[in-house]
Amino acid sequence: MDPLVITVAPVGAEVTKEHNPNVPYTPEEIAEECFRAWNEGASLAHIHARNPDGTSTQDPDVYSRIIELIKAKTDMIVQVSVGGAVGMTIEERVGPVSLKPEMATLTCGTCNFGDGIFTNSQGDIEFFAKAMKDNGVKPEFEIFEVGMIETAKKLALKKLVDLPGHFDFVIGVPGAISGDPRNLTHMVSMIPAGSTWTVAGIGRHELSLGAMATVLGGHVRVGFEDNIYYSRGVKAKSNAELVARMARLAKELGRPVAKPSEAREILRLPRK
Ligand code: KMH
Ligand code: ZN
Repeated sequence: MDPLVITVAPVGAEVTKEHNPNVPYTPEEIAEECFRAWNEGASLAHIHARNPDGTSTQDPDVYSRIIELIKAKTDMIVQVSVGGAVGMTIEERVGPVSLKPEMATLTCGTCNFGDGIFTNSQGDIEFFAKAMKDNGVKPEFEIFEVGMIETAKKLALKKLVDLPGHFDFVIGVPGAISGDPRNLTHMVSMIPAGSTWTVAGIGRHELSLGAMATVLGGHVRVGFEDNIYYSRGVKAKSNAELVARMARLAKELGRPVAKPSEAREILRLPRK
């Protein structure tokens, strides 16, 4: 089995300091969280950007500063969010792809997202896929519902993406697929042979589905974007604390944790 690639998602677009005071907002805070997470075994950073007041932004200048700070202190793979926040335009969302990061997220369909609707029409998805292709950015297919896997396959038929690819199963978002473990095994069974996959379990599902992915040969995402708790009723002190637990668990289960150079090989990214 390949070493475990741990992704840290330190901030997301929705969670605030009111939810957990340790949520980072500024580029300096976000990069510091990534640095600490890297020290504990995270090899990939899934990045969202914030304005100083904590609201979500897709401004390439803010992303550029975050990436610069992460690269100054780590060799992590940086993956920008193209999901942004519910309600953003596609032109806003695609902004950070122009920075030519190593990876970006490509959500393959529309779903309810709490009280909102996370809209990704076929036209929107093709627009994002083309932008990634034009900028040499590897997509991570964000899969919130099982049918989204079929859309990724359709994109490959249209030569907008390459398959096998890398999939991230986001499981447990209210309004989308639930955290039942059977959903993870079904999704894994539906992706093209030779693809790699990560699970991002939301809330309490982060730990249980992460453990499952570690055993099944997948990879894991943890962090405040998906979960602000360390355990029931106990808020996590940092993203690093969540990464450290996952790394510890992997070691106990006999699965080594990937360094960024190994993660690049596993995810078939160009060497740095
Ligand atoms: N904030 C969510 C609506 C992504 O990063 O690509 C979408 C999201 C997915 O977070
Ligand atoms: Zn995200």
